[in-house]
Amino acid sequence: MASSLVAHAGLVLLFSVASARHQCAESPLQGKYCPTTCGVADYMHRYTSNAHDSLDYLQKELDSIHNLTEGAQERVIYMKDSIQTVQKNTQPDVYFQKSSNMLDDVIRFERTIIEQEKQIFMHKHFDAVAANERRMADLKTLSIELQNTCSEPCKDSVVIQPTTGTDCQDVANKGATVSGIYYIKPAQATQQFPVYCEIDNFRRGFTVIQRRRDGSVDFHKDWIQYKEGFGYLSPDDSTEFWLGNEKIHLLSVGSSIPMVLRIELVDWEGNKRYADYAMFRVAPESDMYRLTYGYYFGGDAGDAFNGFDFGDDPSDKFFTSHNGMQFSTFDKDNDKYDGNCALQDGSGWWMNRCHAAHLNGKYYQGGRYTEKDTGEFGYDNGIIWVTWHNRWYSLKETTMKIIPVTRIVAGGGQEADISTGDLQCNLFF
Ligand SMILES: [Ca+2]
Repeated sequence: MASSLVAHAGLVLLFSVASARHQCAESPLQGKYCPTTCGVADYMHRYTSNAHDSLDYLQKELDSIHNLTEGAQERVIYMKDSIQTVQKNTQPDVYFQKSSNMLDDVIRFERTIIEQEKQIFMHKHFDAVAANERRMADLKTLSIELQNTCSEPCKDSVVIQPTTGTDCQDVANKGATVSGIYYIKPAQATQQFPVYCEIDNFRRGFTVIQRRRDGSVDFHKDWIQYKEGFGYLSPDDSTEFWLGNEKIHLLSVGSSIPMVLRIELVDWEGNKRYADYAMFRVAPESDMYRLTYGYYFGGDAGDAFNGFDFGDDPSDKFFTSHNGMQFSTFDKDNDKYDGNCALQDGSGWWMNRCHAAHLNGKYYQGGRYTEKDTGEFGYDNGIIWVTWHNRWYSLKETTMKIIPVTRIVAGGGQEADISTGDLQCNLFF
């Protein structure tokens, strides 16, 4: 540092000498701010004396710092020597030695433990390898058994009918004459799916969307299950199911021809009734599979979808109607009630506050039930159609099925048979 400052001072001196020998004139082009060598020399000359004073001061400061540094170095050397002397002269402390020994013991034990852990790990590892090998052998055996089984001819007894269409009426129109399981693909569906088609003697093809018959399937399901469908399809119509809200939606909007929902009911005495609803539609999931229909199209079971005056409150009928209601499940409450109808009644349904018709209700053997039978909530939760049997009577069998309105005779036609004459044959085209 000091030497560079001295060199710099020398350079300043050189400039000052140069300035003494040259008379500098201002450039007419650059004026008094000309950055010529002469101008710089004049500047340096003007401030040389001050610079010299500053340099002298700095030099003194540097000398002082240098002296201090030397002193510090000497002190460091002295301290190192002192430490070595102290170390040489210090006798080992007894307790320190003991601690040291203990520390050595700890380290030794630690090494032993690590070694033992390694051995344990190796044992376990070998056991795991042996177990895996056994499992692999078992899997190979199973795989061979499966291969043998799969190479045998298929013994599945469920018959899927070969005809396909947009719905069961389309299937019937294409010549299908027997009821059973068919693959269909409604206009807006992305893929085909199986349904039970009920095809009668008039070549009417009903697509069945719900079936209750013996209580073998629990209808207490959540939103996703009602959306996707649950239960079992069978070629002989012997099982219970909910086809699924998404498929029901697709079926209800798939055709330009309005659909009719036919509801068929059987009580525990073997009596049968039905109800038809024209222009049946189920909205998409974005509208919570809302139920709408145009009007009660006929039947002998009564119009329970229109609500019922139970006599509890003047608003009973209004708050138990179903047209325009969104679908609710216990985990998705879209009803018109402060509480949760689907949770209380253990089903998925187009709940209002709450219902006059309730075909996905709890299955009660024998039909008649009371508040005490309902469990936690005490509300009527059976399979109900109140315009036929009261709410404490749970029906034995139900069917919900849809068909294009053009295939239904106005005012009924459930008992119609092809053998009854040409008139009816002409009505079904
Ligand atoms: Ca609610």
